[in-house]
Amino acid sequence: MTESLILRGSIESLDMQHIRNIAIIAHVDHGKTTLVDCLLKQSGTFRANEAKASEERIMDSMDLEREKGITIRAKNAAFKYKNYHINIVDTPGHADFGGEVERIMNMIDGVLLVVDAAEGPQAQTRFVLRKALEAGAKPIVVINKIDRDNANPKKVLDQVFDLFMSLNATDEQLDFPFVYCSAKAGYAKLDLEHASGTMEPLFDAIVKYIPPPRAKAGEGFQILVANLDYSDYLGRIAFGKIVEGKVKVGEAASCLHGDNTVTAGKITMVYHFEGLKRIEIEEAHAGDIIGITGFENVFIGETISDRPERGALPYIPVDPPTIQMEFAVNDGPLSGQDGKLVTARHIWERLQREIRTNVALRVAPTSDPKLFAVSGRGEMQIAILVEQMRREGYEVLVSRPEVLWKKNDAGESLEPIEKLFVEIPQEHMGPIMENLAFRKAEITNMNHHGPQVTIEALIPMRGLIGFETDLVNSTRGMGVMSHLFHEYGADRGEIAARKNGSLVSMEDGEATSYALDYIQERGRLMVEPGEKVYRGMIVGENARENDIPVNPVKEKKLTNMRSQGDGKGIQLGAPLKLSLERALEYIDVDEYVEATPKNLRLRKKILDENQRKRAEKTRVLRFVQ
Ligand SMILES: Nc1nc2c(ncn2[C@@H]2O[C@H](COP(=O)(O)OP(=O)(O)OP(=O)(O)O)[C@@H](O)[C@H]2O)c(=O)[nH]1
Ligand SMILES: [Mg+2]
Repeated sequence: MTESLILRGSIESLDMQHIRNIAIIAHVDHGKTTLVDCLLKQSGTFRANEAKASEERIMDSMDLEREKGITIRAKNAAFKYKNYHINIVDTPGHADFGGEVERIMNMIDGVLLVVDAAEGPQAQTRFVLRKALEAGAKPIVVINKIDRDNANPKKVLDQVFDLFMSLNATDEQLDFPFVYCSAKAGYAKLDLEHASGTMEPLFDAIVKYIPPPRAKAGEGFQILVANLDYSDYLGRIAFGKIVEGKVKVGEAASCLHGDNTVTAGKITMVYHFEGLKRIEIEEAHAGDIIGITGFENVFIGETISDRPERGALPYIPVDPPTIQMEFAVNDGPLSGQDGKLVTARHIWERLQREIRTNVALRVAPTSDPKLFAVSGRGEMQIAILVEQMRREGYEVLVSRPEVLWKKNDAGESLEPIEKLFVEIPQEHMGPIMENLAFRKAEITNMNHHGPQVTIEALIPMRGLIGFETDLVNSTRGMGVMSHLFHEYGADRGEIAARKNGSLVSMEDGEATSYALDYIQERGRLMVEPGEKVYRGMIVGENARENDIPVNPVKEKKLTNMRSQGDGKGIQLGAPLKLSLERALEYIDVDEYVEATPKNLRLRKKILDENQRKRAEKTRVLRFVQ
């Protein structure tokens, strides 16, 4: 985090009745970040803080968030409305980052549940609403994107009501306030027939319906740490709500750790949020969300207070990971050519740093010192970490995601089963149903509406890996899906990982067009002429099921004049270049993705062909720790 974001300010003491702490939650792309932007802009926060009011999705400040157009980490901001100080947390909507939503439930008292007026509630709408209701947060339903042509806000409101019902909401929760809005156009209204040019109705709803913080004024203090940040300049900053009392800079304090040990220390700085900025303040009061420094070894979920006798505050734990991947040291012949950080120690330290703030991720050493187990909620979550590491100069080998199994009391192995929702144009139904059957999905519901069909299925998480690629390909991008953890269920049996084997290089060198021309008769190429290849690297996809060794570096013998100028007259198909995420789902259990700052290569785990033949492909189950 940049130091420039921290300003010095003098804040008039905030009384709790004038604080509101809310989170924006929704399914992916329903407009959370756009809404937070709009609220910050219309509250005048940007003018005050001289930020760029013209920019879009300002809260998505990480490079990868901007590039992918999605939110990855939950982020705090705050704005003033009338004489209220409103702390607002933007959250990610993608299921893989659900841990971010869970952890911030510890600092808020209300949520804006955003639902797309055309799409209606989706899988992650259900997940985030359940988390909010469990945390006792007061919801305001925001039906967003009412400007869309195919918007049907009334129908969507009914669907949201049904969703509350199915989550066993209390009568009080069922009586939720709702607001229609267009975050993009910048207006909100309580009644669709009304004209409105501003967000005023939503601002009013927030101060009217969201209760003041669940916190207690008094002497001393207690803070529940819900987020961490690190600055080279300030050290570790812990963020959370002051659950009781008031905090002053310079005060003695202690941190009660998860293992019940206590670190004594001192509060060295206190910040609170104004707009996107962190303002340094001298004193903060019960109910506010603040950042404090002074404790280098504090973790998310721990309590900082004036004295340890106050005990630990209850912390809502995050759901455990469901998938695992191996991270290994790049031991291939091209290792270290574009990355600077390649050793086991580099990788281990980077992973340790990651889990300090990424609460839904777990890392563990294995019996092999060059291999680490990284577990998370989905392949995208782990792919984002690999992508960040590449940009920081790391090289790493990453395996295919494997799901984490559990044993029941009877000792039987159970696997994670997901509830899958698919919506496709009817003409694509045949191939999709076939694909789902292949992945051991059990169809639980199907609905035809006009030219569209929605399919609900229970599918083993194992079977879901790679399904999105197939869905996009076979519906030419018209299919959408979402999924949600359902239960640990009985073993659904063998699922073939991939229908095609690999074309594996048997030589080191540079690929030639002459050699690739022969190889492409066997399947689909993944490399271009001139690309560096090595023994054991995957240079193409076999049209058949088995792996076959090929020689991509062979040169044509210069037997006659016509052969000079290698490549003339050869027509090579465009190579299949997979994104990191697609590559991770694509590879088989005995293969790795080699991720370096400049290259993504696919390879066999065991590079030597003879050794590889000896090591048999076997199905090994991994279990939740
Ligand atoms: N038409 C219309 N489009 C909107 C509206 N609000 C957001 N969008 C668009 O919807 C897309 C997704 O918006 P985001 O704000 O990034 O959605 P999000 O919920 O933050 O997405 P994640 O953080 O990835 O879950 C963007 O292209 C927005 O411009 C709206 O009110 N009307
Ligand atoms: Mg977002």
